[in-house]
Amino acid sequence: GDDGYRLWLKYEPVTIPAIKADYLKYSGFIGQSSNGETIGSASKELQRGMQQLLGKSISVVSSPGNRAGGIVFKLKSETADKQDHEGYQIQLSAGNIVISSESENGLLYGAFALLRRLQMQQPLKNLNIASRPKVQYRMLNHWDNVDGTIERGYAGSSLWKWYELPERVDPRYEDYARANASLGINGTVLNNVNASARFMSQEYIVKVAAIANVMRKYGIKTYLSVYFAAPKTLGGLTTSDPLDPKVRAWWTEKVAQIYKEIPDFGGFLVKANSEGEPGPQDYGRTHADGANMLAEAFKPYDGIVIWRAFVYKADPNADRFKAAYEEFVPLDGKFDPKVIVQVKNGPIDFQPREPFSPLFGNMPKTPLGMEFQITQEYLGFAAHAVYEAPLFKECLDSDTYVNGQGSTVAKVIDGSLHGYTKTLMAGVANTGSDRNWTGHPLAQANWYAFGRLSWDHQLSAEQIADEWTRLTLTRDQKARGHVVNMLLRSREIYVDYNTPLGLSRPWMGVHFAPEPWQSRGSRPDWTATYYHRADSTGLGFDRTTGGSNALAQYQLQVQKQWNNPDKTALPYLLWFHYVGWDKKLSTGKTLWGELCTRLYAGADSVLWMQKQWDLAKVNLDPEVYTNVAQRLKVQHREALWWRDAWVLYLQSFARQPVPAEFEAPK
Ligand code: GCW
Repeated sequence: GDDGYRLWLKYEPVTIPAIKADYLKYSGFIGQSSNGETIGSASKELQRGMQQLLGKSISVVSSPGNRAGGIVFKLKSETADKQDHEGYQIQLSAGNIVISSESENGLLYGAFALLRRLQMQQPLKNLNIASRPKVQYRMLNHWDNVDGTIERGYAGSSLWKWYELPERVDPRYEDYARANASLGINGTVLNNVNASARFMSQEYIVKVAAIANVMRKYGIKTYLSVYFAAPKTLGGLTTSDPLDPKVRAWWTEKVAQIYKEIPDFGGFLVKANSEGEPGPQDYGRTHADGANMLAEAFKPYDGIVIWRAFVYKADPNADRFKAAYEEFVPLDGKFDPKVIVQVKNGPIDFQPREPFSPLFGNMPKTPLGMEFQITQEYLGFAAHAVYEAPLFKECLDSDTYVNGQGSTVAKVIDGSLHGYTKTLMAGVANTGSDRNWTGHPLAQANWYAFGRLSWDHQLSAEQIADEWTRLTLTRDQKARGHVVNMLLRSREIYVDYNTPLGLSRPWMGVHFAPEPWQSRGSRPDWTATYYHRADSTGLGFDRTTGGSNALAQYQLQVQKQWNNPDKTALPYLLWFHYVGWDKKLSTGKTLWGELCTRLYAGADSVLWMQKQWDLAKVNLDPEVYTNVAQRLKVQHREALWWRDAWVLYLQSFARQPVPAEFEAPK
């Protein structure tokens, strides 16, 4: 095997003779009548794909004329509808497969869509596909540092080899770009939001430019995270106050310097006044003041400013859940049109299950982008198999009720609810230098799912899982069924043994081990009980009017859904309610009994996952089979560890025995 290097772009030979014969009818030539870099990549990808799928090399012709029997690219003239711009159509016409679009990016996406179809050995009869992205900025965020480490990265070190750049350009950058383009991803932020000012130096700008030259060929714009205090630390100014003219001039020059090297530079991503990072509030200014200053520097260019809303105070009496809303909602309408505010899913921090952020729906005048975390910071690193599409979908499909029923989070971020002129979905990347890119082979599915959903949030988690499994693991229908089944249930299983019933956990150090009893101590809100509020009578965070009243940040209909502990759906129960240990839940069990049931069932279900994987074994690449089978063993060991840690720890508050049907931890 290739150890997973080729991801979902394996292009394994077509095995069904009738299908192969059908495909061969269109293998005469590739018609590429215009000459851009990106359309060139599209042709190259088709050549590569057809060569591997059909064993036939195909030449690219610049003037196909009336020839039939090939694949023809057709660049159409632009219409006013911006959303059409990157869309594509694929049709059979005059004996050719015609891929048409208003842009080169669209042609590239069309080529990948066609190849996806061919890889899945689907018939070409009545081929007629039209697709366009629902979101305009579809991006990966890398939390990669200058020294090659990755914050919350579990697949080796950074892909970006800063010490070799700009002279040496690792060929892997191109494979990275191909993989992203195949999903429709059109932007990448290369460095960590906990940003080093070094990226603003000329030395690094030219390194970044060398990567941007590769990305450009695949329709991907390159962005950088910025350190807000760079005017001081790098520029030698006495302040980084966003209203100071010298500071503004510094950023304007800096942005101009970047565009000299990278003419299609994408823009900046900013984490400010968050977890100790500097920001405009250091000077008594607002997030809007900071963002607008940067936006001004981008005025002459296409670039944008993406400002993160991940903020919370070190206050033991505050509810971190409410912080982003409190700081950002009053600023609605105050941001420059070049700014997008990027909101994390969810209100606390990428937990295995959180309610949607109450910012969605409450900033109608400010484009809000979605920030998902693909890398498995809280989902078992590279040891646990957790397919994330159900998690992403759960958030996107949540109803904010802001303009009545059906006002989903998806409609906020695709712009349709408030008429946003800019729309964005970002995913914190799970890629690294590991041969298979993501460490856990099944984590590739999360990169894939994020990309597909950033293009079309209406795709279902199941459809994406099936597609990915076909392209990556096996074409066999039965084996696929087992794998897809396992993927689809994996997130719920993880939640069950990790944070059942809306339980929130504190996180120490590397955010991995189950240490609910530990406190980090460096901040008053980073303590053991701050998040889950366990004591001798009960467990859970009261966010109703009797408690922090975070629920008031949502629409009435949402409040109704969650403000009564008897009616709150169990997965969200402890997010909103402090519940007595002996309280009877809708399942007929007490809180304590139900917690035990979920923790035990969750851990046991990892054995079920192992079984599903084994049932697919004969149809899997032996290396990939073994890799995953071994990781599933680790996962089971650690699931037991989570289960036992929670049971023993919570038992010290609940003072009840483990129900007889379960074996008590030793
Ligand atoms: O949850 C925290 C992570 C940090 C991360 C931060 C953020 C990049 O543990 O590693 O910093 O979120 O999103 O800014």
